[in-house]
Amino acid sequence: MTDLPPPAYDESELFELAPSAAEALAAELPYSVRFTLRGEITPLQQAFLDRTGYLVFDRVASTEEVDTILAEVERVEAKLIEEETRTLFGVPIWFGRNPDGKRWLQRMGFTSVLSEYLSGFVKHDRFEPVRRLIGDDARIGEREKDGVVFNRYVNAEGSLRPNLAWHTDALRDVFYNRRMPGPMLNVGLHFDRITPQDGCLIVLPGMHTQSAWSTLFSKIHFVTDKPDPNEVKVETWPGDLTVHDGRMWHRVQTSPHTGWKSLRRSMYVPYVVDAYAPKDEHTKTNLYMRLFDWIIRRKTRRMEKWLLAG
Ligand SMILES: O=C(O)CCC(=O)C(=O)O
Ligand SMILES: [Fe+2]
Repeated sequence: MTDLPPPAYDESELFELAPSAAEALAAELPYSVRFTLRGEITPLQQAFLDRTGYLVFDRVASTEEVDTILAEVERVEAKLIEEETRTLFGVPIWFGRNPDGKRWLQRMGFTSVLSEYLSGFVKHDRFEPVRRLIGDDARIGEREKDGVVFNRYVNAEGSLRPNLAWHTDALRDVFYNRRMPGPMLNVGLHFDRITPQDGCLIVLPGMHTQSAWSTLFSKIHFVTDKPDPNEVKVETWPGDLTVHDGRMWHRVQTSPHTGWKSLRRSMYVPYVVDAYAPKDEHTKTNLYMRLFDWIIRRKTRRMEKWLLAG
């Protein structure tokens, strides 16, 4: 049984708020505020996003949708294992071991290309205001960048990914586009009940407007893992949707639990405004991905050795 979240912030009287009033109110809201996704992004939601660099929307996917997506990912995982697929459209697929010692998908790109259900889900009308938030001409890049990315984290012996150290998502775009990105929003769906004490998503509010230098160098991407005095832990319930500015530093902390109790799953949907650049089975793995794939695989080999010895 998952507990229920506190009610989302009541905006029923606030839809016509002037930007200055919205800005003032956003400054008073707690970082833990949860919003309702409606047909339009409200002035208060826009002001909170502008101020902090992120938004949490209360359970945008139903329990049934959450369960169906998770089952689809298991189906895709079984197919990838059976066919020994190691990359999809040039993006490496990372497998570790689950707490039962079985080969287990930990990160894959282009998930929706292998699932008709998922492909339909990410294009559902309810996400239209999120798309417009990114840009009137934004599109869902199911075959661009890394496509729809599915992540699984677990704190267990064979896990490749109990956590994800501090990073900005801007770095990847620097590699992809060879320039600093402008405002970039990452849209994530969350599948587990994660309290601030668990292995949750952690952000540095307000850091989306930092200088390019600070974006790239104020911490070491994917290495620095120390808590930051200004960090905010994002609490989620299954079906929650988060939007975060990819220029902001963020991380996923290791769960204090081990085994299945430490499980966390997230899915990121790419909204793209750049020139259309689809990938396919002929796309080569780029330098950024080769580097991280190398690090991850080195970790895997060590793990496999350790498991064989143990
Ligand atoms: O799992 C998450 O919520 C965050 C993932 C993330 O930041 C990333 O893949 O860049
Ligand atoms: Fe990220």
